[in-house]
Amino acid sequence: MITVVSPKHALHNPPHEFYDGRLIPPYESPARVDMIVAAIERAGLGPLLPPREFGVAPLHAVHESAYLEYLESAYERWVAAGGNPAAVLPSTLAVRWMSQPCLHPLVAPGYYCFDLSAPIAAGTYQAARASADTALTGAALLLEGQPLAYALCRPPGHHAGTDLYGGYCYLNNAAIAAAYLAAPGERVAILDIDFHHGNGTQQIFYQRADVLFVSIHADPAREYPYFSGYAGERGAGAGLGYTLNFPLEARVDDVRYLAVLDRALAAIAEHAPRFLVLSAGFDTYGGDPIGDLALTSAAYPAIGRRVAALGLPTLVVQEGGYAVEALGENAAGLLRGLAPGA
Ligand code: SP5
Ligand code: ZN
Repeated sequence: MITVVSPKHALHNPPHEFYDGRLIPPYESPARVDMIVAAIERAGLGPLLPPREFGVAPLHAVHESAYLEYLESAYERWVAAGGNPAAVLPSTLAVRWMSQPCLHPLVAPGYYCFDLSAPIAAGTYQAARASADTALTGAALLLEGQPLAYALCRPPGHHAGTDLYGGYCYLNNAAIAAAYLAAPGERVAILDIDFHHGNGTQQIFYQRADVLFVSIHADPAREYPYFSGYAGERGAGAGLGYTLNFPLEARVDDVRYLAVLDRALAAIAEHAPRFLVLSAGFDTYGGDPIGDLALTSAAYPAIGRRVAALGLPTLVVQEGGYAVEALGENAAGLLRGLAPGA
């Protein structure tokens, strides 16, 4: 199995996020990647390669041009206009009937983000580009015939939509990779097993029948992102029936989780995709500081084995997981379960 990872992830290191009225240290930290890399090396799971560079074209297949232009210059323009140089974080949000595109440098962040957990610091855009290249390199490896690749992306991506960022996510790595794999006319399935609903990925493919989006996550009635991820969201237009959400109750254990996973996998098998993109978060772990499920570390190899049984070329894209001490073991466990003969 090949792991793709970029040292540029460390360029993204904002000093805070905003939550429940408090500025707190970010849960989403550079140490997360270091822990996973160390565990992959300890477990002898195969080579680690840097990403290739794909340029902006594959980003435009998923994100709006004005949004990409905003992300590229947001930090410099914010600082030049007198914003806090620590990081971009808006004061006023465009919501419902107040959503005219006012793009003043201190105001545009409130037009393009949907929460206050995704500050843009000096190196955020560069890191986000490297993260997208990491996912694209993994996709290219599948196109070249590799059965399994792990894109160790950071920052994560699944909360980022066509023209919105939030939830620690700026560019939707999994969606960019899935669109790249689907471009030649192939059917693709995305299975999102992060604790949080992949609202951005869902929005990007909501009207498409070629990319099936299946997500297993905490019920949004009680957990972030709250406003998306209900079972009734099933796609629209040509995409009706190609979005499938499995909201979970609190404290779900390994046995219950694997039973739900089997239903999700049956739906994917029915779609008969050429490729699978697995948006993998480990915030489903019982010890996670922001999750409320109860999976043990033993769940992840079991999940990997079940996903591998689909027999599909699989790109694993790293999303969340904030129990930093257990993150390496949990990620390596999933990969061990996925890797044939490992
Ligand atoms: C990629 C990803 O996993 N993004 C998640 C973003 C979650 N942002 C909301 C954080 C909620 C923190 N709740 C703290 C509760 C402590 N008990
Ligand atoms: Zn998450």
